[in-house]
Order: sequence, then structure tokens, then C-alpha cells
Amino acid sequence: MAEIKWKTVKEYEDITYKKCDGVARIAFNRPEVRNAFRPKTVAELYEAFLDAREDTSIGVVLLSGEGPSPKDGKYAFCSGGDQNARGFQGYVDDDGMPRLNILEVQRLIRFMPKVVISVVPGWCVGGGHSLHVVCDMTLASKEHAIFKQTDADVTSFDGGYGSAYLAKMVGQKKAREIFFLGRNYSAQDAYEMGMVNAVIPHDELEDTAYQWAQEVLAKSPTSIKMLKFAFNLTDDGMVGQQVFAGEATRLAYMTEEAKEGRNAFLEKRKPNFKDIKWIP
Ligand code: S0N
Repeated sequence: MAEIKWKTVKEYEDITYKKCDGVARIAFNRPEVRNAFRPKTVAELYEAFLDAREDTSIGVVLLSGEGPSPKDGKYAFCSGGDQNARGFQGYVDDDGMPRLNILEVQRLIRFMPKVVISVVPGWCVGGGHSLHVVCDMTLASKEHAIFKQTDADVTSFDGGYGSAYLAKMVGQKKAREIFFLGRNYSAQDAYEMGMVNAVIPHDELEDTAYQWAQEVLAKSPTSIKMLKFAFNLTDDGMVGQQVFAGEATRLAYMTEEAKEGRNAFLEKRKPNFKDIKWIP
């Protein structure tokens, strides 16, 4: 495969953010703490995801973790909330504000009209595990990825996508086992459970993720967007319906009858829809 020519979008402290040929790559960059996130990390993550969502040249976002750790050479996707930043009411920001802002990033991933792939090079734990669950697809390192839910060890619980949506993916019994026992699962275990799309040799993980992204990019953007929102709809209740219906409205805006409706209002006349066919 030809070398991927990533261009850095912006220098951040806690993440890296690059783009190349329709693909954005966002990665946690705190390998010395297994890529745990503090509020600053989450704020940076949110800004980068928002940029990727708004950039019309981007169709796929890869979410990963930089590494290995300079301390011991181990790899991590993300080990969840930084327990050093955790205060009484949440993860405490530089300004002293307690936050649970990772949930805002989860919603951004869930509702962005682009495909988000989690690329898991190592530990995928706690709130990091929840992030991989909420991504559209997951690719994992054969040698180094380990999936683990520690929420019940640290009195934290993702009662939304991290658990309930996980159960839709792997089944109720398995999801309860993951949370209630907090065991380690290999990439192969996670694949067999249905929460990982492919197990990839570590050295090929990044290239494979980019290749998967290019395959998605060869598809029709409107189809991919409508399919993502259709997959989401049944699990997202009225919000899922709102997001899907919003895109249906946009498609309706592109019709002749929509032009007639708008023009009639602007021209202060009654709309004339009589030439529009009632196609069965
Ligand atoms: C990841 C683990 C299993 C790795 O074990 P290993 O390889 O033995 O390494 P360690 O020696 O333990 O760690 C290396 C260094 O990294 C530090 N570190 C690791 N993880 C964290 C962390 N999360 N916070 C702070 N520091 C961390 C270690 O301390 C060590 O440092 P040194 O070298 O100085 O000793 C293992 O490390 C582990 O179990 N980590 C903790 C995992 C965890 O419990 N995470 C928190 C789980 N909860 C959340 O994430 C909640 C997130 C959230 O915000 C939320 C809020 C509301 C609703 C939902 C959520 C949600 O998303 O869940």
C-alpha cells in the first residue's frame, strides 16, 4: 500500500488530529496513562470531531490511541476517565468545573453523518470501551488489544450506549458478564462476541483502517448517511427519528414541489402542486 500522507490539522496537547484524502484520524495522546481522558482531552476530542463533521471533504473518521507508552512499551486505545482528574461531581476541568463531557463526544460520534471507526491498538477500558461501542465499526490489534470494563470497580457506570447498546451487540448475558466480572477479553474474544469487525496483525492495523475508510468513501455519501441513521433509529427513540427525518426533509427540499412551496410563499401566492405526481 502507498504511504499515507497524513497532514496535521492542529497541534493539541492531549490528542493528535490529522487528515488525508477523505479520512480524518483522531487519536488519544496520553500513552503514559494508557490514554485516559481528562476534561481537557475531551474538549480537544470534541473540537476535532466537530471539525471533521463540518468538513465536507471528510467521510470517515478513525479514532485511535497513540503509543506505545514510553514507560513500558504497552499500547492503549483508551483507559477511560482519568481517575486523577475525578472529583466529587465529575472530572474536574482546569477552571474547577466538574464534567462528564465524554457523553457529549459519544453523541457527536453517534449522530455525525459520517462513518466513525475505532482502531484499537491496545487496552480498551472503562469509558474507552464505551467509546469503541458507540463507534460504527471496530478494528483491533491481534497481539495487543484487550477489552475490559472496569466501571464497576471505580463506581462509574455508563448506563447508555456503553452498556445497553453493547447488549444489543453481544447479547444480554455477555454484556452483563463484561460489566459484572470486568474480565480481560482479547481481540479474538471480542470478534467472536460481535463487538469487533476484524482482528488485524498489529503492524497492519493503521493501514487496514485507512483501507476500510477508502472502501467506505467509494460508496454513495447519501446512502451511507441514511443507512447510519436508519441503523441508529430504532435504538435512539424520538431523537433517532428526528435525526433520520431531518435528513429525509433535506432530500424533500431538493424536489420541484419544495421549490414551488418556497417560491409561492415568497411570491405571496397559493402554491400550485397540481402537476406534481402522487407516485405510488
Ligand atoms: C487500563 C489498565 C487495565 C492497564 O493496566 P496495566 O497495563 O497494568 O497498566 P497500569 O500500571 O495500571 O497503568 C499504567 C499507568 O497508567 C495509569 N492509568 C491507567 N489508567 C488510568 C486512568 N483511567 N486514570 C488515571 N491513570 C491511569 C496508571 O495509574 C499507571 O500510572 P503510573 O505508571 O504512574 O503508576 C489499568 O490501568 C486500569 O484498570 N486503569 C483504570 C481503568 C478505569 O477504571 N477507568 C475508568 C472507568 N470509568 C470511566 O472511564 C468513566 C468515564 C466517564 O466519564 C463516564 C461518565 C458518565 C457516564 C459514562 C461514562 C463512561 O464513558 O463510562
